[in-house]
Amino acid sequence: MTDELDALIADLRAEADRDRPTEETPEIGIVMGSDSDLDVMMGTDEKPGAYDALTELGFAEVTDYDDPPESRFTFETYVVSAHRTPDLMYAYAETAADRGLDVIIAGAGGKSADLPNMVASIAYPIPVIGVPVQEKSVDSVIGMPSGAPIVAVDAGKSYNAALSAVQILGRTHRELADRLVDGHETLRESVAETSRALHELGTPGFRDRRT
Ligand code: AIR
Repeated sequence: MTDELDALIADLRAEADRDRPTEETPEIGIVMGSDSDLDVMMGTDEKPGAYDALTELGFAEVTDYDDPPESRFTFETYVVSAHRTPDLMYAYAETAADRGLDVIIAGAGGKSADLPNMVASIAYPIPVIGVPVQEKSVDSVIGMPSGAPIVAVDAGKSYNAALSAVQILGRTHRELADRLVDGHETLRESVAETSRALHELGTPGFRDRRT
């Protein structure tokens, strides 16, 4: 084992042994198989992802467990490869509950996208929302045997994965459910605004406005 990998696994296990108040630990864990998954998992200007959904809902990213953000609701982010670092995957998923996580979003790409389903098995009963990073990863993410469940979104839909994670948390945190409902109202309003603009500007005018 490399020193860096050793240290990361030891840090996760040490964090699991700490007894922090639940308000100071991240509710959501995000893991991805490679940093090449980052744009799909966390989002870009063109296509928002889990990072955008969570920050819009008032979550902040934890980068130092000893110095958590002020925000009441937080998430953490790691690269964990099921095939290159199965020991890290095991440590991550095995310590998830003791580190205070309530739900995990796990994404992987390629045809052997095994991180989401393996994390779901190891971290059970913590719910895991799988994100196939590409179309070709869908079967691998969702193909679980009976008794070993995973929740999953369509390829690339990490934004929805984050909303689903907050829906789960919203059952115990009323303010999160309220924020989801507010966000949904904003979405409904934007469809209505778009519809009126298309109707009143006509197709060429609407296209002009978009460019
Ligand atoms: N992957 C990484 N470890 C195991 C798997 N299945 C996936 C990553 C990424 C793809 O392999 O999730 O989508 C390619 O990774 P990379 O690092 O070669 O770009």
